[in-house]
Amino acid sequence: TNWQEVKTYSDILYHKADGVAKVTINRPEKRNAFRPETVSQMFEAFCDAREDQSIGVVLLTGAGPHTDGKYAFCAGGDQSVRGPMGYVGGDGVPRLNVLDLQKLIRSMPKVVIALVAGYAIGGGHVLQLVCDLTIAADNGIFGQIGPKMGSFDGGFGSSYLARIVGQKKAREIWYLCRQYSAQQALDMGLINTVVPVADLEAEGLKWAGEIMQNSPLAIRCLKSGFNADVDGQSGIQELAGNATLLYYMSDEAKEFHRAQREKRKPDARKFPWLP
Ligand code: 2NE
Repeated sequence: TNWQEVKTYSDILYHKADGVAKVTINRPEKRNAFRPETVSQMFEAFCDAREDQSIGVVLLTGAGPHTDGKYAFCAGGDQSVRGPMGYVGGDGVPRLNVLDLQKLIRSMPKVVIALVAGYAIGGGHVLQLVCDLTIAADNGIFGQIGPKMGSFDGGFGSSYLARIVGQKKAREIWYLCRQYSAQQALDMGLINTVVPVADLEAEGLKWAGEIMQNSPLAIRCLKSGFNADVDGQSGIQELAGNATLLYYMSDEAKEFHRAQREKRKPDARKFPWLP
């Protein structure tokens, strides 16, 4: 793949090729744990991918393996910068800005695919969870850890998890904080497929290529439809925004808009009241 670097960052890598963007968390020495700067750089990259009309799919992954040979997708929030009020960045301000990133991944009208090699733990596990699809390497390890180390994610991290794997399994995952293999994650419906680690990116690109052959508006409406069931009023807002978009594109909306601009009555009788 002819990856082009979009911008150089300290904590992530950001590339694009053939309608696909790739965001790579690049802190392998910390098992790709995120600090506030990591998250704001990811947020910027995802915003860019959202705005870029040529991009239909975003791959989210972690750099690796580390020099010790171990892989990680993301080990969650960087505990070395966690203060009494949140994760503290270079500006000294405590934040939990990964929540904004979770919402962006869920609401952006592009398909986000997590490519998980090695650990997806804690807030890193929640990141793979909120992606539309997850492809795991056979060395993938999935789990929550908060109740063992003084944290939890009662938002998407628990309620959306329960939507995906069911209430009993979600409670097991959080209450016991076990680690699950890629095969176990597949068996519980937490992820979409498992491939050898050497094939992870190629498999992601294959899925992205298939998606890119399909209708952008259909997939946009489907994503907001899937979200609407779970996301309450903000889910309905996304779905309704797409109805407005499609309406703007109709001859009917164009006639009503033109009539207002031309200070005349719209020709309403031209348009059917469909059954
Ligand atoms: C991920 C895991 C299980 C891997 O274990 P192992 O044995 O393969 O690696 P090791 O030796 O623990 O880690 C390697 C280096 O990465 C650092 C470690 O401190 C270590 O550094 P050195 O000692 O070599 O200098 N590292 C790993 N994870 C880190 C982290 N999260 N923050 C800072 N440094 C980290 C094992 O490393 C592990 O259990 N990691 C901790 C996982 C964790 O506690 N994550 C935070 C959960 S809370 C959260 O993410 C969250 C939330 O609950 C709510 C909202 C938002 C976020």
